[in-house]
This record gives sequence, structure tokens and C-alpha cells, in this order.
Amino acid sequence: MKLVLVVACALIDPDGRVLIAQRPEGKALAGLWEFPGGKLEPGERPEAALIRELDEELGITVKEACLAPLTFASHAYEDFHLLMPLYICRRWEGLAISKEGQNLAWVRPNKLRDYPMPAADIPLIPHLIDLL
Ligand code: 9L3
Ligand code: MG
Repeated sequence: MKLVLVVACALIDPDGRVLIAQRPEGKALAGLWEFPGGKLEPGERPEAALIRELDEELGITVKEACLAPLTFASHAYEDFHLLMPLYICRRWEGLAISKEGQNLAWVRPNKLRDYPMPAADIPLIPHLIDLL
């Protein structure tokens, strides 16, 4: 099975809330709430890909030193296997806004289960509850 590497980030605000984004209509898994991120481009380093995705999707500037690995997701979808490192980030420049029409929500970790998420993202929630 094809292994797909996707990077994701839990942005954490000073109140300990985490940003999730709703996948827009037309994309795979539309309507589900996810930790922002996306696929690596060919030859791209994971941290560089995440910095690019956070700029493209949310308009924020993140320094590589402000990304810390927390855990990872390993999930078998029907047609590929997803391996997804989850970074956390508490410092960035700019206000996170919706650049791709996606809804955004700042959510306390113990409320994340109220938002339907992709199967790969759900096992990440307890790690954020433990951390925060
Ligand atoms: N995915 C799952 N959870 C996430 C992210 C960022 C991505 N938190 C899955 C959805 C897609 C694949 O990874 O199947 C690639 O993501 P994208 O490039 O469509 O955002
Ligand atoms: Mg994405």
C-alpha cells in the first residue's frame, strides 16, 4: 500500500485552546475538522512543508524553532496508509485567518471530541489533553 506522509500542527493559544479547521467542500473528507497541515511536496522537508501549509491555509508565519514534535498518527485508509507527525506551536506571527474558505475554531482539548474529525486525527486528541 502507498505510504503518504502528511504533516499537521496543533496551534495553541495563550488560553490553551487548539486551532482546528473544517475541510472545505470539494476536498477529501469535506466537513470534518482537522489539525491544519497537508502533504509534502517532492523533496520538501516536513518542517518546511508545515510552515508553507500554515502560511497558505491560515496566513501565519511560523519559525521552524517554534515547531515541536508531539506525537504522530498512523492510519490505514482504504487506498493508502497515512503517516502524520503532529507538531505543536505556541508562537507565530500574524492572526490565523481562513485563507481557503475553511471554518476555523479555537477549542479546548477536552472539547475536541465535539467536532467530527478524520479517523487519523482522533487518536491525537488524548495527547493534547495530556499536554494541556
Ligand atoms: N489528513 C488528515 N488529517 C489532517 C490532515 C492535515 C490531513 N489533519 C488527510 C486528509 C487527506 C490527506 O491527509 O486524505 C492529505 O491532506 P490534504 O493535502 O488533502 O490536506
Ligand atoms: Mg491541508
